[in-house]
Amino acid sequence: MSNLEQTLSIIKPDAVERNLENEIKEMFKSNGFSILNEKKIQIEKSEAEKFYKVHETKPFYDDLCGYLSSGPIVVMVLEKENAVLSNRELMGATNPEDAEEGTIRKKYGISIDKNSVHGSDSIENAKIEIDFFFKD
Ligand code: IDP
Ligand code: MG
Repeated sequence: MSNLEQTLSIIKPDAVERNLENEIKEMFKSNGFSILNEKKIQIEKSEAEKFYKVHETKPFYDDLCGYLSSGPIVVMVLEKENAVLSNRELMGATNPEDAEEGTIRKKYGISIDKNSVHGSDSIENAKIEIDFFFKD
């Protein structure tokens, strides 16, 4: 049975800064994802605070929002069968030190905060996050 889903991916400032945009997109494509929509933008800290609102009580929230708004990012809508889970698997663990071989974060992540990519964690949040960046 087909279960085509969409998820939101972000190539974070540390990866854009190191010119990894095309390599990371190739990893998505070679793993069966279609990039339906994409844009390179820089967001305001206030927008990052909205995007990461779920983390507002965490001690790292302020740094996280400062970081996501610190430089250009690439936001993408990815489509694939079971895209949400499949993207989480391809990204690897939040801390690159814990990420499996072959994952994006293992390959490119520098640290838990500079971990190169964001991916939606549920179908519901994928819809919210896609709307956040692409609803006009
Ligand atoms: P995820 O990106 O793997 O979904 P989340 O728990 O949703 O991880 O956290 C969002 C982002 O916040 C992470 O990607 C990471 O950059 C940052 N973060 C998470 N936990 C920590 C921490 O303990 N210290 C610093 N930054 C963190
Ligand atoms: Mg998350």
